[in-house]
Amino acid sequence: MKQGITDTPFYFTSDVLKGDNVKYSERRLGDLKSVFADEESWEAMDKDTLAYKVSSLEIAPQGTPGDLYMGITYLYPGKVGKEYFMTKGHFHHNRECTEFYWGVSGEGMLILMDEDRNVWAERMGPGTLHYIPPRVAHRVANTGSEILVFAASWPSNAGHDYETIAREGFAKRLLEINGKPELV
Ligand code: M6P
Ligand code: ZN
Repeated sequence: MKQGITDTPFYFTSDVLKGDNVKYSERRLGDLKSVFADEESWEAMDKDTLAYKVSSLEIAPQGTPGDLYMGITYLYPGKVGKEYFMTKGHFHHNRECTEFYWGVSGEGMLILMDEDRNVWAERMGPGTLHYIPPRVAHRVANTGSEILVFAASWPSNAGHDYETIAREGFAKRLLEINGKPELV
């Protein structure tokens, strides 16, 4: 049982999440097969290239209703062909579960898609806050030349449904066209 005054057990400074049981994971280009449209360009790239890393604080076991998780993602700048480096993207297994993303540093775009496959995007940057509604898939692209850092908080019973995206993809892609990001 907790009593008295203690130091905070967790630190979430501008861009670091650390503390006991903070999980770390990373995705390299090799883990992102079939994610990018231009498979030929992907084939030609070094599969060891780090695309993004995630630190997350997941206190309750996955699936626990009512608890919250927190994470921070570091997404490197780069492109596969004309397509910006991006996260895999997912729906929540539990489609009713929502999420907050917020921009910490760098420049990017949150790409959202509802179940009718309508796609839209929100610019991300330092201090931007994004509410991801129920039944909306989400992925982030780094459109800048610096690392993009964004944080997230989501329910512990959300779960990641990557399969639907692997099978059907997003209906639009964020490509660099004439030096600018466009949803195509
Ligand atoms: C955010 C959260 C995490 C997610 C991560 C990377 O930190 O939404 O749940 O895992 O981004 O995104 P993805 O799982 O789509 O690769
Ligand atoms: Zn999510």
